[in-house]
Amino acid sequence: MLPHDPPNPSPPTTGLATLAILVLGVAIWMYTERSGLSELAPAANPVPSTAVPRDLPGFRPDAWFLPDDDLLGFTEIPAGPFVMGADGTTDPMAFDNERWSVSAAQGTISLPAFYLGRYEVTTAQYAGFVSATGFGVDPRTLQAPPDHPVSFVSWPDALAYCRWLENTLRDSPHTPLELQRLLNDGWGVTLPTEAQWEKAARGLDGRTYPWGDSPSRDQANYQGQGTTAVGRYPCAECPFGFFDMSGNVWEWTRSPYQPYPFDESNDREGLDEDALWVIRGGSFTDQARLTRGSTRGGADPGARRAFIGLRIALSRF
Ligand SMILES: [Ca+2]
Ligand SMILES: [Ca+2]
Repeated sequence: MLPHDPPNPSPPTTGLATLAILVLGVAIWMYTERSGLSELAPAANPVPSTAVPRDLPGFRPDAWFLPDDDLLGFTEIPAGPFVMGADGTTDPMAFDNERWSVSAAQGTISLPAFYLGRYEVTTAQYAGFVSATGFGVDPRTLQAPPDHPVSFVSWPDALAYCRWLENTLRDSPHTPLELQRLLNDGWGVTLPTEAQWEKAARGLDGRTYPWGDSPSRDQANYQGQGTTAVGRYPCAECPFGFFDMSGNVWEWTRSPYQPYPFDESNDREGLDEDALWVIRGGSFTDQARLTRGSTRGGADPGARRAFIGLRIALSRF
């Protein structure tokens, strides 16, 4: 077991720890977070003035610093099938937990249409939430620059942001009409399932990384020293035009960490206080292997880490 994170965890240490989760399939050390810093955080922290900037190019200050486009960054993934999972016969870097079943290396599943945020949720976006609600965060949560991904957010912290943003978008005159229509039509803001996440990252052709089958430090932030701005790595070859699906920060999903084959119908079964939740995509501190589109991490819901953030989805329930 590792102790609580030091204030500035060194990349090699956190990288190895993340690898351990994946190899073992359990995140024993993350259980230590339950009595850790997150529970000592005060109920309401002052929001650093740098976290809510006056202006941020490409983002809308009048719309909670969401991206300045028609749907405030929500990007549609059309309904239909995709290839999920991997094993050593298709990808020598695959971990055991990515194999679909005893008889099949990969599975093909069909998802209804959904929307996913073009970027990871930024510090500026999360600061808007904290500023509006007084939500208690870790002292380190809002310290990154405003256009970097927010980190040091637990799974409940991530869901609290989703709930707040959905309610805020419903009530605001600044919400684009098309987005307002979707919200009135039964869509809601949430975390993606791990299947939604993987479809968005790999597209429809089962590629290993969002841009193809080989790692590329020109297209993702990994093996690095810290987070980078969410618009830093454009990827014309990536399906659907997402940024940082590979690297920068791991992203919480709303899927419990369960063995494949992926099945949403049993997601509420076997949940206890030791249940882990799937995180995806690897981080700035990891090796390429952990930033593959099919790599599955598991984290304690209470974990607030330098290398875990979130991306929001719009899903129909
Ligand atoms: Ca990411
Ligand atoms: Ca399941």
